[in-house]
Amino acid sequence: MDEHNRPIHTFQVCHVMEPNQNNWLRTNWIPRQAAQKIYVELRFTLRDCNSIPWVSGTCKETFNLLYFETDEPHGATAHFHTNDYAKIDTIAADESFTQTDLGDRVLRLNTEVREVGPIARKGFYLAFQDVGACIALVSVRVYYKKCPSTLRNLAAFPDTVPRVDSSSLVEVRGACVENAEERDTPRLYCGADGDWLVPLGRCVCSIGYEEIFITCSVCGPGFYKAFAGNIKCSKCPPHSSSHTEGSAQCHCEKNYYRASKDPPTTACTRPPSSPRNLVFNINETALFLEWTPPSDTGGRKDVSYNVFCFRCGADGQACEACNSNVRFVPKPTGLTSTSVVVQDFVAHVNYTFQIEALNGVSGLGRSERQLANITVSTEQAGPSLVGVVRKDWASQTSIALSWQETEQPHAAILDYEIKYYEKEQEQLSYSSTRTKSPSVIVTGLKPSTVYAFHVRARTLAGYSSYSPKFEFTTGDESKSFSKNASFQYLLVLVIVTATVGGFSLLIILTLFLLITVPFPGLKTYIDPDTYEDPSQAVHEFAKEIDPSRIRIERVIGAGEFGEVCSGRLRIPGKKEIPVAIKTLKGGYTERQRRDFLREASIMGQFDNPNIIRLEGVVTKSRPVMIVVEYMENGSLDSFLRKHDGHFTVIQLVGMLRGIASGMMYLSDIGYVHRDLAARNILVDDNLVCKVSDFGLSRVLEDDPEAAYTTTGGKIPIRWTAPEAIAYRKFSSASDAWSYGIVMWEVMSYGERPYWEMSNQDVILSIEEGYRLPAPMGCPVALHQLMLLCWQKERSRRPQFNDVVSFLDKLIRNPSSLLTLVEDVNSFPESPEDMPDYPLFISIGDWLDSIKMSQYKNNFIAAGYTTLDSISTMTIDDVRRIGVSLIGHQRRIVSSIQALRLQFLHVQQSGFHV
Ligand code: ACK
Repeated sequence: MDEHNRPIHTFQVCHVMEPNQNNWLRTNWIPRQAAQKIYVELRFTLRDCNSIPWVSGTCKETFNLLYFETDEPHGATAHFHTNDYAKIDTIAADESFTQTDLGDRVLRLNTEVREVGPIARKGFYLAFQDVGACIALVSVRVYYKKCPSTLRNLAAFPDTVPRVDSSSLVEVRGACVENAEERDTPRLYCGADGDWLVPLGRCVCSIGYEEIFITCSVCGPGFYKAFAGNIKCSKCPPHSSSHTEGSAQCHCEKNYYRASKDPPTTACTRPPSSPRNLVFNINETALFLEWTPPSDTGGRKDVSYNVFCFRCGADGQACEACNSNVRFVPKPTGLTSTSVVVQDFVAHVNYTFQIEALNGVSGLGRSERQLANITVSTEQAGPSLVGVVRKDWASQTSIALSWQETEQPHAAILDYEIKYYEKEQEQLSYSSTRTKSPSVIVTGLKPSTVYAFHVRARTLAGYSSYSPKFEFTTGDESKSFSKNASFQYLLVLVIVTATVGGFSLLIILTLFLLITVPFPGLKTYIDPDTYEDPSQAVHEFAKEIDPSRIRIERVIGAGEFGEVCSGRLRIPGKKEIPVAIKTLKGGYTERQRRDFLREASIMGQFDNPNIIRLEGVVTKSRPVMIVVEYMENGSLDSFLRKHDGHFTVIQLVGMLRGIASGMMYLSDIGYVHRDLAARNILVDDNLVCKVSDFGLSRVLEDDPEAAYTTTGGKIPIRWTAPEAIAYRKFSSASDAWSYGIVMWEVMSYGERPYWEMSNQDVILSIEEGYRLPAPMGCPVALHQLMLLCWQKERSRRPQFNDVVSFLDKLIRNPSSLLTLVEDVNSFPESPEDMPDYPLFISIGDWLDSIKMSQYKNNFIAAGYTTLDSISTMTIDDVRRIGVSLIGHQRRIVSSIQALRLQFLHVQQSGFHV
């Protein structure tokens, strides 16, 4: 009975009472099949000998398992030779049963498994030898292990029997499933326990098939798969279809094509439509043809153009192909741009040009040629009066352009028209603007966008032809300002804000000027005082000139140390040059000589077109001389006074630019001037301004403007920054303050800064926030630059390189100088906006302060009784109330502007006046 109490068949033996038992049981012949190693599982019960009385010598508790390999069965009747059998193992029971178990009907079943192998013959027998135990053999299971057939990576692997040696694997190649192909040979390894290990390689579904589960399924109609691989079937691309299953590609619809190099995955395309908007521009030497791309590119990006040229009769008929003299730049065929320049055409002839649009599928099928035609008479050739158009700067929404007129002496240009459009829009629509000067700022543009510009000039004879197209891009919103860009932006602000008259500009200007970085100096200035022997410094930096080469012609002025003369210098191998000669008068002390030559030691280190050039010194004979380049117009302050009102704003800005450039050079090499003033600038006959008068402390001793300060130094108060006056903190930033004063001197044609105010009053009013007002006729942009130079906080003043680039932009955009301070009317909106500010309590105080007290009655008689009431007065109003002297009119109007600007300055600097 089994454990469930069901009857079972067993083989039993229980001869435990008799000695020397040798009982055999043998299986039938078992075919080996693919097995190399077999497993035998035995289930049996065994009686505990101790539980049987009187069997102690004869009872056993084990039996033997044996096998015998043969290639064929021996037949049922064949003799059974126990010697043929090899022992596999002695089998003992883990569980043996007793009488009690029997009584209790408990089945103590044992299961034992033994491996046998390698087995080579075709089959084998198993045998069981009993030597005196009480056993019941319940079942015998004989089996072998294999790796079962499987599908992996779209490859099929067959049943595989492992090696007998359990440490080596069987490598098995897989076969791709139907409609799949090998990528890398698919392989698996069969392990000893019948497990598949280490999958390698794979198969992929063939063209027209895709993987679904572990098979390759065909692509349906309307789908295709062009490549074998792990990809899905795709829908047919536009203008193509597939009608059958398993398509490798989709076929183009009627009138659509694929070029030979188009991959089968691309959409089918068609030839383009004709080019559009074909226009021409002609001048004496060049015919400029331009068009816009076809409205239908056929779905392709490889549109190109061919140009055909025909020379036609007067009626536009009887055309024949142009001869080879006519040239096309860059080429007549295969153009990828939408323009071409035609050259070497014949004058007074009608030409017809055809522009053909082509793409990669033109010429496939029977499509018609797509042409645009234009007829041009070379009679129309008018000169283009505009040369290369340059971009001066760009902001996010504006681009400033300038160009040069081409040489056309007989064509006086009235104005220019600028046509522009977004390049992407390709002339679908365009805007235009006009300007009288050869520069323009185009506003209202989109950021980071490419625009195309054409410029043409208008003369009395009508319009010239347009310039060729010039493409420029507006600024990028995301980019932070570069140093240069900040100035460009600042310039836009100057222009835009000056136009609308906003005072907030000054604050913005200030912010941008804060973004300044010093230029690395190329060479460094060496203070001659650091030489033990000052004459050594002179000889290091200044050439000794033989006095026989100097010819003194005239005395032109008197210096601290002696006369200043003009004359000529002969340099061997060069032509004579005009020079100024500073002399040291006789009877000098050694200290005077040293101080005199000190200037040469300094000047000799400089090499810049805006710094007075030292030609050399005469030290070895008397008189001692310093020879410098001659400046025809002498010092700037007297020169301007002599030519009051004679120059254009641009000329004045040009002078300021020169001075700033010289100062930039000095600050770059680390030289602080300390006495920058118009009287120390010299002017040549081309209005080039050069910085002169070097020598540090000596300069100040020498300068009649220099006054003693409380700290004991001698300082030109009106030109000097407050920190230099207060504690002798001289720096390039204090030079920048002085430069602002020079700007004011220049723009007022040599007016004395702060007029007749005493030095003490100047110091106090500066401390209280007062700044010089803009001189009459001064552009807003320049006065604002002055105010920036006069910032109390010296680190906030512009550096000279900033000033130079700012002035350069103004020069390039003269329209930015058109807004004058007197045009800007931006008084605070309401009295509450005014801080407890006015500098003057009454009209009388104010007129006293500007030394115009004599006009008090004129103001009062005309009804101007409060400071508020004068704020909007113009020069005409001032004239009308009886101020007839021009100089007085100017002073009064300047001061009124100052009142307005002071308000702004107070707000901006936080000064409390
Ligand atoms: O105002 P000015 O004519 O210009 O008078 C003074 C005078 O000499 C005394 O300094 C003139 N001066 C100085 N250096 C030069 C120079 N390099 N070229 C021409 N004039 C000069 C200055």
